[in-house]
Amino acid sequence: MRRIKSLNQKINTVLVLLALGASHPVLAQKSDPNMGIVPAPVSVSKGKGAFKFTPETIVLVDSPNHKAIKFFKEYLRKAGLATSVTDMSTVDKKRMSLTNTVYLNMTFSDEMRPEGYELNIDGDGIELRGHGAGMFYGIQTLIQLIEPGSKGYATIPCGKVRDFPRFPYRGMHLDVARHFFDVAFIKKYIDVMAMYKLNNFHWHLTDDQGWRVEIKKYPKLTEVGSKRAQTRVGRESGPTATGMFDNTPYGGFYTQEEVYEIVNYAAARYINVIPEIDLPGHTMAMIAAYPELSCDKSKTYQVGEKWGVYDDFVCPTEETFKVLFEVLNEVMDMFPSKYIHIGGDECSKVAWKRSQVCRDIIAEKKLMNEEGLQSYFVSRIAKHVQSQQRQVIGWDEILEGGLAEGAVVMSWRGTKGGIAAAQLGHDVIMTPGSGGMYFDHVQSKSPQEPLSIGGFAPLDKTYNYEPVPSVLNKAQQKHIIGVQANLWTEYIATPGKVEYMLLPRMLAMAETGWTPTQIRDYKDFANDRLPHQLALLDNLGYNYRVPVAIGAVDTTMKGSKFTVVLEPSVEGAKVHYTIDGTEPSATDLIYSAPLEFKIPEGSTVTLKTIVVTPSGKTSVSTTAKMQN
Ligand code: TNX
Repeated sequence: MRRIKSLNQKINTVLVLLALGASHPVLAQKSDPNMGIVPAPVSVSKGKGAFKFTPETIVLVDSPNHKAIKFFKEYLRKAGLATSVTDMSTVDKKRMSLTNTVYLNMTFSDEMRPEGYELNIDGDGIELRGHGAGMFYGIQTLIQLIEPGSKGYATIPCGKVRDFPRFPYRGMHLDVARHFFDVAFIKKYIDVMAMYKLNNFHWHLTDDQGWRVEIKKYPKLTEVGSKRAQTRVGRESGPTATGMFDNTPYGGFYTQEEVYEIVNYAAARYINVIPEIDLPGHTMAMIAAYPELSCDKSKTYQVGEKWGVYDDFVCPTEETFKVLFEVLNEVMDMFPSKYIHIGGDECSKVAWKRSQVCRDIIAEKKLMNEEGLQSYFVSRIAKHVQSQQRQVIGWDEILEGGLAEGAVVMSWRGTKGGIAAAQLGHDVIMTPGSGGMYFDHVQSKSPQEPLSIGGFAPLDKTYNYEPVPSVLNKAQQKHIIGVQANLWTEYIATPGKVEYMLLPRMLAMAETGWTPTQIRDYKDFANDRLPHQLALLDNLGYNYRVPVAIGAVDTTMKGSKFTVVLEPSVEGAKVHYTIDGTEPSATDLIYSAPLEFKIPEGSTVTLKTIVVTPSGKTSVSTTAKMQN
């Protein structure tokens, strides 16, 4: 009797409850209102059945030479679907039947929101309407819905999608200064941005540790500034810092020709490329190449080998301004972007405080102090950029000592800077480290995560970030033009690790930038749509962080009876587990049905799980201790 009572009392439902949101894969698909699409569209109505794409399917277009259509043609070619695309103007409209047709319509007259599209799929055919970027985004949605069959065949589930973005600016940043990534990889990065409807690539091209863009008038910027003698090994600071260097020369830069190639490649995918020339701090590489631009010309400077903030950087003299204006002119020639990023972050002011030249400038220009000098510096640079009909973007430090007119602020040190700038009537891009927008931050607390700068930005934190601060009034809120995530690469030396840190968090950020707040739902995103997207990314050859199994927990639970319901976090992947406390691997037991545990009194069963994808990617392990 006593036994039974204690059993009843101790039946533990924690895991079962946790697993309730994670139903069986097939059910999950059915319960997802968004047809699996990421970012979730504004409105979706799911239909019955599917359109069958066959070798006889006619792809009809009214603007055959438009770049969005060219992109789709290239997709079809690679996917082995539809050998030809028919130009609308060549068909007899009276005799035309719209069965078994995919019609990409850019010449309709309906009103549509900027970058918006409408996609209608039924058993007879597909019609996609949209102008320019809208057509391109509709194509991205359509591609996500295509389930490939045997060669020449595919199915596309029926439904109607009406869609447009929440914010005009949806950005992804990449630091190529701390570590360099080649043109092929930059294109791959742009490809995955385009899949998820991001439209601005913020290219962090210069920093203390490397100058990565060819400037013809100042060749030493790359001859000297793109190379460092060695690189820090392990962490820069903290208890695990090694204090060591790798003793290996490192370098790399993009020629102007390569820059044009990237800019055009991105433009074909409706992505604007914003170059960042980080000024006045983070310029060790520049003064290593041209010491005459520093405040102490008697010193020799080296391209940075360690991470962090340096004492030395450019001196705000007329000579420096002349060089910087010419550098920026070449940059503006290469990049058609209306936005030019001029940095402004983490200027230590140490070199300026030591410098008589700076004291003289402060006196001459009647500035308050070194902060005033930074503000003076930024506004001179901003004026120059604006004189060429461009807008400047700067990190939120550009607010200090007065914001240059017309400057756009990137709020990275939390949201304070963004709020202040919006209140002053400036446009703002939200990218706060505290909001999960720093993709160099670690994705879980597991010791199995790779070396990183620290911080903590798990997927749900990134997903749940709300970019529009409620303290702003309606008019001020309009100045929040979008969101961006930043990927700094001090601790990220390889493309595989860039992808690991980028994915899947970039998909969460893309949804924040695109999807109306009322529709955003982390569970639907992570449990019902992400597994399919990750399988797609796997097929395309991307690395990503495999989320732990849906329903798996890291905790200790008391009870005598447990039912554990799990689901792989990636479509087609398997959950492997152990119950003896050892680390699971791909040769351990495979989860196939709910696990029932009866825990004898006085004992503990340790359930450890991992997810392994068909391509061999593995999640970190989870550990659930069940104690009675
Ligand atoms: C701060 S964010 C920096 C970068 C570092 C980053 C590391 C910003 C504008 N400056 O120089 O790489 O932190 O998370």
